[in-house]
Amino acid sequence: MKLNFLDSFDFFTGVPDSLLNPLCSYLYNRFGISDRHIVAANEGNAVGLAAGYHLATGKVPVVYLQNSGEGNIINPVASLMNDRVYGIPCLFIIGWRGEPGVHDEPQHVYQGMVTCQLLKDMDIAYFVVEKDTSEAALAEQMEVFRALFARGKQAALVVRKGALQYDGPKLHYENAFPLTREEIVRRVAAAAGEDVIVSTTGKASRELFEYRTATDDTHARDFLTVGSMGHASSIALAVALYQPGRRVWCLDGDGAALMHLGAMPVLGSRQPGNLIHVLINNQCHETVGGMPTVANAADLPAIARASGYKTVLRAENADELAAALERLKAAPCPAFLEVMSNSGARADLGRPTIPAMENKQHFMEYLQKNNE
Ligand SMILES: Cc1ncc(C[n+]2csc(CCOP(=O)(O)OP(=O)(O)O)c2C)c(N)n1
Repeated sequence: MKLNFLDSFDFFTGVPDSLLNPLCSYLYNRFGISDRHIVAANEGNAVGLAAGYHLATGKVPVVYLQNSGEGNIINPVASLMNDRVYGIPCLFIIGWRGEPGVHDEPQHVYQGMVTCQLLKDMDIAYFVVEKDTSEAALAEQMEVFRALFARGKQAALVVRKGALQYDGPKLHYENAFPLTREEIVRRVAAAAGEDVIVSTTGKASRELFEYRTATDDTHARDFLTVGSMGHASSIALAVALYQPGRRVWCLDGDGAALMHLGAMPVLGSRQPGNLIHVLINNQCHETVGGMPTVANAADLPAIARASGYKTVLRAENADELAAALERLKAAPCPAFLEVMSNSGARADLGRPTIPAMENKQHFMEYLQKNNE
């Protein structure tokens, strides 16, 4: 389905998704990153921006998200946008990962099952878009939606895999940092030795998994946070607090860390003396197509410092990374290391072959065994 029906909307905000890549390219070409297209920290943040846009202009905003982000919109939709509160119209465009009957990764299976039910529960009318949805059918549906918007209601297009089509140039973002994320993951994992690692959502976890396989190592020391984007550092914090005898590393991404940035002062407030938070900053959501984050406009080490981390380091290349990892061996914790990365990734990167449930079991057994 072509995207020209969106030409009449002029404010977009959201968090990218691979199923929405054609939409992301359309937005990047039409607006770049600007006041008319804001890449939000999380989907709830996007709802707030959308509400403000409507208050200021009276017009209907568009919020795009992967269905994983439905949870993040529930509070501001129910308690702000809903027509029993302020009645703020909004068009949601939702990538439907884990649609029943379509094979997908474990983190998407349940979310995929409840995607439409959650919309019903939230009183958001929805229409499922597929590859062969005709322009006429969509136009008719948009008329129905416009009537709902006029009554202060919200509506959603739920987008099936492969349904969107955009013929313009593909979204492309790159930066000039020499290290790839995969190289950083490998070097950090090597430096962590026998310590445990909690890794973030997306390709960083996949690269860590492949590194363990390639080095014939166990996967049991790694907890792969395949879903729940932005929560890896909180998981790592509680593991560190309740496993005080071991060192815990968190491998984070800039998009993920920004998504729930409040986790950093929470972490700092507990002062875990055994936690190292490594943030791989490629300044974009590389895993889902490379839409830039706001990481290039934020001083993440300064945020770490202000959040109470005792050691704060930054590395831009292999030598600086080696020196930082050496320093971290004896540095006071909690420690924070920002490593700048380019936006490259291997085209043939695999996915974890161990089921999520087994990953959890092996990780917990590992923690228990070494406590005895
Ligand atoms: C709540 C939520 N919203 C969106 C997604 C889709 N998603 C998966 S990975 C990812 C990008 C992560 O970006 P970053 O942390 O910077 O890591 P990178 O992919 O650049 O290594 C996104 C947006 C998700 N999994 N969960």
